[in-house]
Amino acid sequence: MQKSDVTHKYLRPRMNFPNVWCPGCGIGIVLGAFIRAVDRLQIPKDDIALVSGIGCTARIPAYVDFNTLHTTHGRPLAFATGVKLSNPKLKVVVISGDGDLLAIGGNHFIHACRRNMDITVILVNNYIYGMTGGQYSPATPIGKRAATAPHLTIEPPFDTCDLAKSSGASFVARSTVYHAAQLSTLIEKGLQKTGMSVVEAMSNCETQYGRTNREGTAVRMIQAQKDTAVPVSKAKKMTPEEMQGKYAIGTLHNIERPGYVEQYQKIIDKFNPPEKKVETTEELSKDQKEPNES
Ligand SMILES: Cc1ncc(C[n+]2csc(CCOP(=O)(O)OP(=O)(O)O)c2C)c(N)n1
Ligand code: SF4
Repeated sequence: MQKSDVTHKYLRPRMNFPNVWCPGCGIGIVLGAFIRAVDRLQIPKDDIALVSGIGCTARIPAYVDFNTLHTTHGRPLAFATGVKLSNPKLKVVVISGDGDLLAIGGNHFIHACRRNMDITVILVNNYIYGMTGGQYSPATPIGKRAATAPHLTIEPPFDTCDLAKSSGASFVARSTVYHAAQLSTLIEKGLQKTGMSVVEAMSNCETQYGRTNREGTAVRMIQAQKDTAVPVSKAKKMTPEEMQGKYAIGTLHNIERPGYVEQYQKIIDKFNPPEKKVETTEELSKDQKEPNES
């Protein structure tokens, strides 16, 4: 990577290489899209808390110089909620895989959306559990081969964006690693939104999904996204039959609605009005200092 590349500013110097990702994996492209969004918004590194669960995607926080939290499988939104409520000034971002956020973490996902928690979620959907050997996830399409589906999957997948929207998220968008510039713009929009924003990043896992399903090389898989992704304006005019096997990309949902953080702050202010705030421990101990102390 060129030193002049903006991403260089955000990588932890001794954690860059080698990284854990397979050659051609889309996760690096999602990381680049996220970093460029942060850079365009000029958000100071210390103002961001990046939280992940477990998985190949969830390794992202290890490489970047923000406040980072690599948590347990499926639990990043629970940790992120705690971080946000304890320090609402932080821009809290969750980045994790489809298995982590929709399977074991599905409960946390729907409830964070329902609360309209002020968190940006970047859900990297590669249709599979990459890290653990290719088990199918709640996002794997029907009729695909996986380590846990040798006779092909028979379960219908979640549509992440429909799930986020119907659960209450106020901003929902989707793009792909092929459309990296658009993906970055949508992450930027998500970061600017107050309330829960969910950006689904359609990615590729050649190692655990592509090979098993004979989808070709990583490059071929990324190129295929050009045909499966349909701009939302065009998708709205297509029939469900025409959209079969495809998905809409762009901003899919964007509304204003009260979020948990601001409602919770109102309760705090009710019992501890800003003009009558009780002194913090720090202020109290300052007042109690001996006069000759500096
Ligand atoms: C409680 C628990 N169950 C299972 C695992 C094993 N595990 C680790 S990562 C993972 C799946 C990750 O898949 P996904 O979130 O889709 O991420 P990807 O690796 O594809 O980026 C599983 C099942 C674990 N670490 N903890
Ligand atoms: S196993 Fe799949 S998701 Fe994990 S790094 Fe390799 S290509 Fe990426």
